[in-house]
Amino acid sequence: IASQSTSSPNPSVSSEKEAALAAASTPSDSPTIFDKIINKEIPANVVYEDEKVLAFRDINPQAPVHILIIPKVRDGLTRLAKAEERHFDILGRLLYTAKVIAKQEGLEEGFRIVINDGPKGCQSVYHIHVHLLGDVKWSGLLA
Ligand code: TR5
Repeated sequence: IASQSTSSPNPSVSSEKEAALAAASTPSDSPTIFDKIINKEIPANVVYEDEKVLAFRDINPQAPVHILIIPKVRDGLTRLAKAEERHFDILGRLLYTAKVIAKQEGLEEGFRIVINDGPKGCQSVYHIHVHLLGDVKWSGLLA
């Protein structure tokens, strides 16, 4: 973790993360920053793209490899708690893509997958995404 807030109620959460969580305390259906990345309106370090899925490096990495894997069409999946049967395919694709990218990144010895859900699950961007973390040093359940 790059920086820690001494006044943090949760010392395992970085100050950048706290700020993001404070800014996103209300789950919403509004477009997110990820739409701008999908539409190439703002740049991202893209590591994988196909017709359904986009993956790019996290701007505030919590591990030497930290990649976000997102559906190009959100289709109501602001968060995992909104998943319905119609999302079976995309949810499977997100996980399968994580495995493909892990191989691409040379993470033969293993990796971590994280999905944050909702205000009490540390979610800050309401467009479902899978965190792929590689070369992780154990720091609790969430960096
Ligand atoms: O907190 P959750 O689980 O919702 O994860 C959201 C992730 O998006 C965080 O790990 C952020 O660091 C990451 N993030 C936020 C922005 C951003 C990004 N990753 C890449 N590029 C980004 N841009 C350009 N802008 C952001 N606001």
